[in-house]
Amino acid sequence: MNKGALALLVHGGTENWSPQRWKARFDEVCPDRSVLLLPDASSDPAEVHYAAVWKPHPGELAAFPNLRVIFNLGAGVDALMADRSLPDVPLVRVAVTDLTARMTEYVVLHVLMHHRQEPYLRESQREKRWAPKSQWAAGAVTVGIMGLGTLGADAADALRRLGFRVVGWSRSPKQIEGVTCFHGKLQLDAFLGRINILVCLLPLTLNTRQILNRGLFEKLNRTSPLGAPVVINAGRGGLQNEADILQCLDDGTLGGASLDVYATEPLPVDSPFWTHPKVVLTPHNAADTDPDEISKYVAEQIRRFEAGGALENVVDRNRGY
Ligand code: NDP
Ligand code: OXD
Repeated sequence: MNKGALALLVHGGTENWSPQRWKARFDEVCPDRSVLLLPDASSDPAEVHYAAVWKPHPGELAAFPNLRVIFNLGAGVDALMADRSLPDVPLVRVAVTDLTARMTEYVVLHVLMHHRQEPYLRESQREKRWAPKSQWAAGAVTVGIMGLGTLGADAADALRRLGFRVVGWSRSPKQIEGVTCFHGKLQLDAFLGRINILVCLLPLTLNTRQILNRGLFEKLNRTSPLGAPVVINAGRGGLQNEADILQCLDDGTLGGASLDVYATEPLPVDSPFWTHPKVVLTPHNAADTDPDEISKYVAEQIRRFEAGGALENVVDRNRGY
């Protein structure tokens, strides 16, 4: 039987998104199927049944008349949802232990960095200054997680086990052991009023765009030993109002920020974030999608789908995530 081809459209532009690396992995896990690295002038679009993609150009997927499933090679599908010509076939996103563990590492690292006053201590080291400030316990700090999905729920659990007070916010009600959960717009202010370190792990949708703005930052709690609250965003750049973040850092509304994602990526060289003393910056690598893990995840989903089973982690297009 002629198996439909798998088309790979990978436009990440960084080492992790090397198209050849992804192609080599998919060739290994799909030995009986042709894996087409697009654009490939010699391929017939009608042969393509599956597409595995990262940031495909709008319109690219509409070229395949016999497409059955789109696999997004990351967790966030905002780039795909913005494509008005996206074929009406199931869209599967990544939700796997490997990616979740990587994100939890990032969140724990950055919460601890602010909690343990690392920016101050590194500055002291550079200046050869022996000037310890008193250090409070984790239990004196409330961490708030926006987004209690695959990633947020795991990070919340890890932080709770480190002794932080943890609160979370989602669209629908949740119950997570040891985490005080809030949901919906009506409970947003009550959630914010408790938080000393805010971690954003929301998807970017019409409802969450620029949710991290001055109005929200002003509602955070300022009574912990940290003083001014801190924001950590590893969701998407479109979730944040960047001018507001800079102004709030400068006027003391915020005490610090860890940012992994930006409105424009790569972050332009003239962005003030690069040199801001209160910003800890990473280049959208909080949680990389691992080609070994994810090619296997996609191949297994195709195998199950072709055997008549259900696909996992299918995006709800009405919700946008
Ligand atoms: P999930 O879909 O599992 O979880 C999303 C969470 O956000 C859910 O709890 C959902 O609520 C909540 N949510 C969505 N919309 C709203 C809203 N309007 N109000 C309140 N809560 C809302 O996603 P993941 O946890 O897997 O991933 C989250 C995001 O992290 C991705 O979309 C992606 O953008 C980003 N990401 C970033 C990476 C990086 O390297 N920087 C790597 C991987 C992901 P409910 O549970 O009620 O549906
Ligand atoms: C993702 C990402 O969404 O890496 O998986 O940003």
